[in-house]
Amino acid sequence: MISILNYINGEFVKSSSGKTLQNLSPSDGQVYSELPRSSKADIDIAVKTAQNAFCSWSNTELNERAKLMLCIADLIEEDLENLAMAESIDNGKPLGLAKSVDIPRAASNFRFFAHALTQFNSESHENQGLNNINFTLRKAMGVVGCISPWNLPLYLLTWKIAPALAAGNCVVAKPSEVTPMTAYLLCKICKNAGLPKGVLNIVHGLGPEAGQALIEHPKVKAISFTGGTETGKRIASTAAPMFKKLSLELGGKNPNLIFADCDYEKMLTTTLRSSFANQGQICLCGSRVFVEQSIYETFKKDFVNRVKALKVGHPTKDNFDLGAVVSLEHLKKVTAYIEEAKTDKHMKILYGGNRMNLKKYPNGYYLEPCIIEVKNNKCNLNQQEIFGPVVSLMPFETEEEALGLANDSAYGLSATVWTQNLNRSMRLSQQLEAGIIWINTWLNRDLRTPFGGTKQSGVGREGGFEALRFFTEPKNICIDYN
Ligand code: TXE
Repeated sequence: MISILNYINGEFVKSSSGKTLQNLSPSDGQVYSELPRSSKADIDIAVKTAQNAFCSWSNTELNERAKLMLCIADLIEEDLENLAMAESIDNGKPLGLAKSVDIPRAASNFRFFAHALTQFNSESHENQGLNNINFTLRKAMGVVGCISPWNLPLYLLTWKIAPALAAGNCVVAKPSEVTPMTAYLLCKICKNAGLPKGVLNIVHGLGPEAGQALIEHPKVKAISFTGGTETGKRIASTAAPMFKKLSLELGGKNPNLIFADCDYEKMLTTTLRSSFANQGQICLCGSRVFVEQSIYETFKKDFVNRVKALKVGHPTKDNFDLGAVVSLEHLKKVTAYIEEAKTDKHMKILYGGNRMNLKKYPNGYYLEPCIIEVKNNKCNLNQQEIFGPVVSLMPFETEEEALGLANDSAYGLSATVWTQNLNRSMRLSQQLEAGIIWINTWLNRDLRTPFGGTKQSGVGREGGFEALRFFTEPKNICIDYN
């Protein structure tokens, strides 16, 4: 049994109460590690530690800060095999995906913000004739809180802590209790890289306990959160009256609009990925697939055949396309939507949706990828975030109808459009209600670009200088030199 520990003030420690939680591997449903069940007391110690480290860290010369972050990036890359295996066991994602996406991206997050911090600048405004000048400092805020989810554990944790540290803040982070392993391994890397004590603290535990204590702590100046929309609401209701800066990256119900004039083969291959990558557990997955009527039947047949050929299996073995979904609780949530579709005469399951009992791993959380044809965009299946290997299919006649269907959602994270018509792609890009639009591509990420959603998909943007602006406080200074 592996014992995961908190990382506070550069030391690995148990929770102050000694309480623990069990950590299961979705691949076989077995407990394989335990983690601290931390409480307010642990958060208090971590915040105090971070406060103590702040003065020195925020005054560390930029190049020195960047050097340390580049060293962390290098060490993540050196440890790629080990980290990828840990992520795959902990989360259920195929090992190949962890090796090619999750872990390299965690290294890129540190490397990107190591470079970005040396390029970040602020404005000055000179009033010629009046002889005064304004210039704006961007000051590190102090102690900031980062709360991350289970779907891309190390990828999303580092996407938050790298810019927070780059901007000169000290961090208290609470990773998801469902996937704590790589956060623990990252602490070892940070220690080996020589990151000063107290600059990064990772406290494990439950959301309503350790997470809530972090949100409520009066000395925590900003909260960066990625997770479910309901949790986001709760966090906002606590943090807003305390006037904390908030970045909320929440759920999505992203439309994938497919027009008859698209590059069909490229669209089909990418739609397979945008539907089922990471078992559909990516907030950017295109879970509502809308197809122009004239190619609807062809697409339906081809898509079903391609999905049938996907292989589901133990995430660390062979090269499976899908692994296990993250937890039994989540499996139940996802299958409840599939059950609903079975009894609704307006929906038809075209393929999949059955729980799979793999011979050697009967207790693993394996689910066939599922395609459901729907007649109406108003159904739960099309309005609620399922966050699993389930997509819906629906035809449309006109561009106007497609746009209406796409925007008929409480969410507004991303949208994908497949068309060769430049004018149409521009028209739709302007009108789709989403923070991220992909034309003829999906999950094409440039870390300099603003990342985030509108409507119930959140507030604020991560990425590039947006993240460095979020993690700093502007202070304007006006000098009169008359
Ligand atoms: O996420 P939670 P859950 C969606 C997806 C999923 C649903 C619920 O639809 O089915 O959310 O997933 C911490 N104060 N997404 O329940 O609870 C928690 O410990 C402070 C979308 O796993 O939002 C974890 O670290 N923190 C998504 C983090 O919040 C709290 C990714 C996320 O957990 C807290 C994951 C509280 N009161 C789920 N309660 C995406 N957008 O990528 C929980 N947490």
